[in-house]
Amino acid sequence: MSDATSRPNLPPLRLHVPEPPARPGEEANFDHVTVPPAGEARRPAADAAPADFRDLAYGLVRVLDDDGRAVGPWDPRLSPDRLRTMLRHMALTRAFDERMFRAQRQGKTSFYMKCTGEEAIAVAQAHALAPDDMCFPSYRQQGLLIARGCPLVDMMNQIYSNSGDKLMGRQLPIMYSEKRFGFFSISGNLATQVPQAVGWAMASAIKGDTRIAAAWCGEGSTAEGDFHSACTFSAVYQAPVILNVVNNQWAISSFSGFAGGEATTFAARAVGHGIAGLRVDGNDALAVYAATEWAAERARTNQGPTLIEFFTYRAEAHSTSDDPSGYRSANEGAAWPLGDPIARLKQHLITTGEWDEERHAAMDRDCAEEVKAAQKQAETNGILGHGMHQPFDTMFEGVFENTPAHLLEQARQMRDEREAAGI
Ligand SMILES: Cc1ncc(C[n+]2csc(CCOP(=O)(O)OP(=O)(O)O)c2C)c(N)n1
Ligand SMILES: [Mg+2]
Repeated sequence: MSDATSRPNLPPLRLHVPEPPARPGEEANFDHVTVPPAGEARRPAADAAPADFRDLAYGLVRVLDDDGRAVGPWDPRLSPDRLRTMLRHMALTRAFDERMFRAQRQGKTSFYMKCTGEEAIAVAQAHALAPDDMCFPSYRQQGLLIARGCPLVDMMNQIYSNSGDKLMGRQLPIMYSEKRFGFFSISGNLATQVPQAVGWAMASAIKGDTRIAAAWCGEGSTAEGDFHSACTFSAVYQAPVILNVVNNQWAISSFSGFAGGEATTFAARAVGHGIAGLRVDGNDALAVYAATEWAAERARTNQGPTLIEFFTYRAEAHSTSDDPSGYRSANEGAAWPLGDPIARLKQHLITTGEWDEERHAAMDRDCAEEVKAAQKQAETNGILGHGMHQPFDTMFEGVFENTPAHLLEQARQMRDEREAAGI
């Protein structure tokens, strides 16, 4: 029996529990999603006040139309060489993912996460940012490292936690840390990188530096308190930062409705904070580039932060530990209206006479070869299951400047026990 107060003239209170439009066994469609024509969104001046373009937080900035033509005021007018390099970096990211996914299935590493369908975001953003701008990524922006020229072997050594792993096996596979490439250590604790990026950007301004920061988190992660306090700090101090929300519509098995996606857009989080907000077609490399270039210009000229929602679709499983057939409709990916980012950039280059099928096939073969050669080299440093790749003692190092007494004691105990066991 409930002890609720009885007021027979009022309906009982109830909660709304979001439910995705389609579950396994049901036909998915995207009728609930509005896709405005490419070229329609206006492009405000980079120094415009956020209140003057609130509508852009509810629309969708798109440059590539259905025929692969670049249209409208957001066309970044990039050179064909730049576009071909972006295409290659996206293809290389996909080839890398494919190979490392297979390595996990072969038992060579314990874990892997692909970014299939989301390659345009990290890659085009890396091209639009300055090489020394500081990135605070989530685990799905491997394209940043690839576009910034991080050796694939170094990434693979980390994935294999082998003797070549600079992080000495202390991070989960794919949680890279690459100071050389302005890539902050990935943390498994969702959204912690967002306030860190804002803090870094504030420090850059306090020091009178010219470098800006950028953070990436998934739409699910925006439900964390960290995301909101980061927005407040960035708005209050007009920090030189770009806050990227990658809305791939799923947070493992939770659809975006559980993070607030039914009520409004994720870009609209900016409106409540008085931050510049943009909602962008995340599968359109030109729109991604243009929005990032615009936001970077704002940050670099002390116009403050920009929050960009990239609308995309997680084309594959969350990670190697996930099976989406248990929670989402099998045809959802095929029904998704914004297509594949690599296919769209390829079509654009072909439409403009700058590319063809033969060159594309050759590029794919090249990327596969490059990844394969890097894998061969990385595996000479060891793979999972082939013994210990780091000396045991190192597990006590690298956290404290002076190792505290209780850890020294534990290290001694470990050595004694291993000696006694004859290991
Ligand atoms: C604070 C915290 N809560 C929960 C998790 C478990 N977890 C890892 S990834 C993930 C989903 C995140 O989804 P989203 O932010 O949309 O990013 P996506 O994986 O889609 O790129 C969850 C719940 C975690 N790592 N940290
Ligand atoms: Mg997500």
